[in-house]
Amino acid sequence: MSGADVVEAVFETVAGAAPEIRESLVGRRRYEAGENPSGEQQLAADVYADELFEERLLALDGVATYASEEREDVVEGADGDYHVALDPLDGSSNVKSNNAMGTIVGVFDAPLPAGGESLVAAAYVLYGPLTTMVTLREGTVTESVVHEGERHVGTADRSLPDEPTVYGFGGRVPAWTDAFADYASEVEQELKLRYGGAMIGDVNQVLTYGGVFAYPALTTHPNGKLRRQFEGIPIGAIVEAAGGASTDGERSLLATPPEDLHERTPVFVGNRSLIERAEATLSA
Ligand code: P6P
Repeated sequence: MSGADVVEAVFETVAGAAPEIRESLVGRRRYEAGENPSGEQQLAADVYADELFEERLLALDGVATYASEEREDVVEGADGDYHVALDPLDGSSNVKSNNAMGTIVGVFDAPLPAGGESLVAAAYVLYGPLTTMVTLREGTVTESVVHEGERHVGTADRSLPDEPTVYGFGGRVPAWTDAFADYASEVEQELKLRYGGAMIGDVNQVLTYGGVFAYPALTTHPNGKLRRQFEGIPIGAIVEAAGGASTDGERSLLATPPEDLHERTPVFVGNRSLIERAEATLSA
C-alpha cells in the first residue's frame, strides 16, 4: 500500500469507529482502578476506546506500531512503514458532564516517539452535537461530518478566519506565570472566552471562529499538562496547515521532537498574530 493509502485507511478506521465510540460511552462513565502513564484516572470508556483502536489500527497493512496516551509503551504490529499515535478519548473527563470530547490521531513515518518532521498526517474526531472529523494530509485541512461511520466532506479546505474571535486558556489562574497572566489579560480585553475542558472542542472553536487556545506552562507544572506526542504535534500541525501557528512558548510545536513518549509541553495554537504575541510576552 502507498503512504496515501495507509493514511486513508487510518482515517477510514477512526471515522468508522466513531458510532461505536459514542455508543460505548453509555455505561462507561465510571473510573477504572488504573491510571494512564500521565498519572490521570482512566474512565472505562478510555480503556474501551484504546483497545478498540489498537486492534483495528494494527490490523491495517502498513501500520507497524500503535502508541496511545493510555498505555506506557508502543505496541508492535506487523511490518510496515507507519506509526500511529493516538489519544483515544481526549477530554474523557467531559463524559461525566456530557460535554464535547474527541479522538486525536497522528500518523508518522518514523518509530515513536517522533517529531513534527516525521508527521505525514493528522486528524481529530469531535464528539459534539454532531460527530465531525478534521483531517490533515498533504498540507490540506478538511472538515467532514461523520454519519454512520462515513465521512461527508463539509469544508474541503478549512482555514482559520483572519479575524480572531475566541480564546480558551487552561490551568488554574493562580498557577499561571506572571508572563502568561500578562498575555491573558491583554487577550481577555479583545476576545470572547470559550473554554470547555477538552482540547479538541476548544481547538475546534479556534479553527471555526479564529482566536487562540493555550494550555501554558504553570508554576505548578513547568511543562504544562498536554502531551507533545499525542496532542501538541498533531493539533499544532493541523492549525499551522490551516494558516495559523503553534508554539510551546518558544518555537513551533513541530520543531521539537519528544524525547519521551509521554512528555508534556505547553501548547498554544491559533492565529499567527496571537501566537507571536504569546512568544514575545513569554520571552520578555
Ligand atoms: P483542565 C483533557 O483531560 C485534557 O488533556 C485536554 O483535552 C484539555 O485541554 C485539558 O486536559 C483540560 O485540563 O486542567 O482544564 O481539566
